[in-house]
Amino acid sequence: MVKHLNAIPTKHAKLVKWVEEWAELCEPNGIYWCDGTNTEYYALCEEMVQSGLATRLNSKLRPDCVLFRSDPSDVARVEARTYIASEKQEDAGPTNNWIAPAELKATMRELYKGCMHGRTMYVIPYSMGPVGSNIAKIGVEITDSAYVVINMHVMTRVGNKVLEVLGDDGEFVPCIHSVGKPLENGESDNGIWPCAPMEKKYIAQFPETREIWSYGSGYGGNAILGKKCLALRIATVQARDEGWMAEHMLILKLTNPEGKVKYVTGAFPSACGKTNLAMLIPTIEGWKVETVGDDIAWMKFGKDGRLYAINPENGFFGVAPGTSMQSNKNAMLSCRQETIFTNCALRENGDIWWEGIDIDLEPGEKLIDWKGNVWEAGQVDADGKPVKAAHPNARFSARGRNCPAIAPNWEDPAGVPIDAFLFGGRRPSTLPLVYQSLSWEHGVMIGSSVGSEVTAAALDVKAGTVRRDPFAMLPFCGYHMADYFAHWLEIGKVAGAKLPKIFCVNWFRKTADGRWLWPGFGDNSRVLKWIFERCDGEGKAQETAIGYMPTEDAIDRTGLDSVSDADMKELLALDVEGWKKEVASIREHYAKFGDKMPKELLAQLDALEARLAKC
Ligand code: SAT
Ligand code: MN
Repeated sequence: MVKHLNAIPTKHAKLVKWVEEWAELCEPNGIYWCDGTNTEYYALCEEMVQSGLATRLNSKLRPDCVLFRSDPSDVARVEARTYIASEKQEDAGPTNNWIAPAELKATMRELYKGCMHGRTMYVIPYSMGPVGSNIAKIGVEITDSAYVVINMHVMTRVGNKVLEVLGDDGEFVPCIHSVGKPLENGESDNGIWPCAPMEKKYIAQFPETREIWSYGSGYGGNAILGKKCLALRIATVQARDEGWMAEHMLILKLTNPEGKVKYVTGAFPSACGKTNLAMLIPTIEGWKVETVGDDIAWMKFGKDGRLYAINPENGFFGVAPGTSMQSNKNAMLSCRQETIFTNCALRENGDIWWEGIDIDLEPGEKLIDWKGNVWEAGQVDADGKPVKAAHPNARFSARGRNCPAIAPNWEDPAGVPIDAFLFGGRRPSTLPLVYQSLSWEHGVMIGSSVGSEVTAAALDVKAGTVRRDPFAMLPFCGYHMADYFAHWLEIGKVAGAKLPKIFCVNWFRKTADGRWLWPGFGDNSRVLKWIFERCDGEGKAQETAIGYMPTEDAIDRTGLDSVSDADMKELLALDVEGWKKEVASIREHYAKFGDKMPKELLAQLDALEARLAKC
């Protein structure tokens, strides 16, 4: 029997048995039950600082902040090693990796055998969503990484309050995590956490039994299992079965100068400024944006037929590079204190630094880069390529409560009633700045065909190709994507539903010679204003083949000199030829889902094509 290092804080027999069985397999030194207190958080930070795994930052410049560096191979989610292990492959669908659950469990059990030698096994009871909210769900993560424990403290709600809600026999999602077997020569002594080689990493979701097994990575969504694994992959399956929605969406609160409030959620593929939009500072007089969440929304119908959303998370796991006081002041202030930094660079003064932080270094200043090497501005590698001080996917894990823009009611267990859904991607051409769907079904078609244009440099594809990322859920849907489309259509048929209006936005339009047509950032509030008005049945619009578009004078440009009348015309023009190509491209995208593709969406696409033919 593996010993418990502290008192077992629960009488939940099934939970205790499950923990002890995994301890038998993983063979840690002992089992420690996390209580979620600050004392625990800081003790673990201190332990990791002492062992050399973490660096404490300057307590004046970054109070209560620590910096971690990962193995250079363990820097992001690993989609190629992520599995939806449903009983039938068909249920995982064409967009997910699949291995039969029995086979995958046998493989992984071998890996877990003795994998925690010399380590503590932490048990983390956590709630996704305000503790006790009827929209929230409970998970319990077992991990051998103290870095994961402190990240779970920031990103979820951890501890005894959760066990109280769970009671003696409540339902929880069991989540197993290990960074992988210790190396032959013992634990890492070079200040990075251990991990397994790529071919031994597995991020596995078992949708039927609602389990998560993760092995071999200590990074982000691979290891902080409440986030993408539970709150999206497992939750999408629960939501389908229980009639609610688990979405990869930000949630923002929009208040007009008269004090009237609307709540908006939005799904965007990565690198489209989702966190920036969630924390936007409006450039129009009297308008206010407050943050409810920046990544995930869980929504259930209220008695009034409206969809109420909670943010299942407790913090922000934000991409650091590119974040500055200029691009996202609220994010910068959120990570001023009590923040965990990963793979950022370290300054001589004990502060962090990254590309695009907009803070000048001292002349000749030497940093420690994310690999632990000395770094200087202008440094190039053997091939003459610039060396980055921070990894491009370097992160800050910041507490929601430290965000100056956090909405006072962001933790309301009842959630907030949603007025509008936004979908968007990076589309330099064709898609206008904003348009509104003609109906729910038409809006579902828009969501199902979300995409971003990729550059030839980024991926092994032709420049100008659109990478489709339906509902920004491609790596996060726990079942067949076409069945998920069908679930969206089902939501539209719920009796008495008062559904949000659906909009498509595109901040990324360029002219033919490559100039940005729209300034983005705070000026996106101008588009939010039109959306707000449309939700009230106001806002000037015209019905076009693709949906309701703002008239050329409908978007408030007060004080915005950089967008001329001609630019506005271009931003809101209907590019019929471009749209005909778009229809063909969506048709190809839909073909990948075969027979499961809902007929209603194909009919929506046909109808769009027919409308365009008449233009
Ligand atoms: O690593 S996470 O999955 O948490 C963040 C992301 O890649 O979107
Ligand atoms: Mn995300």
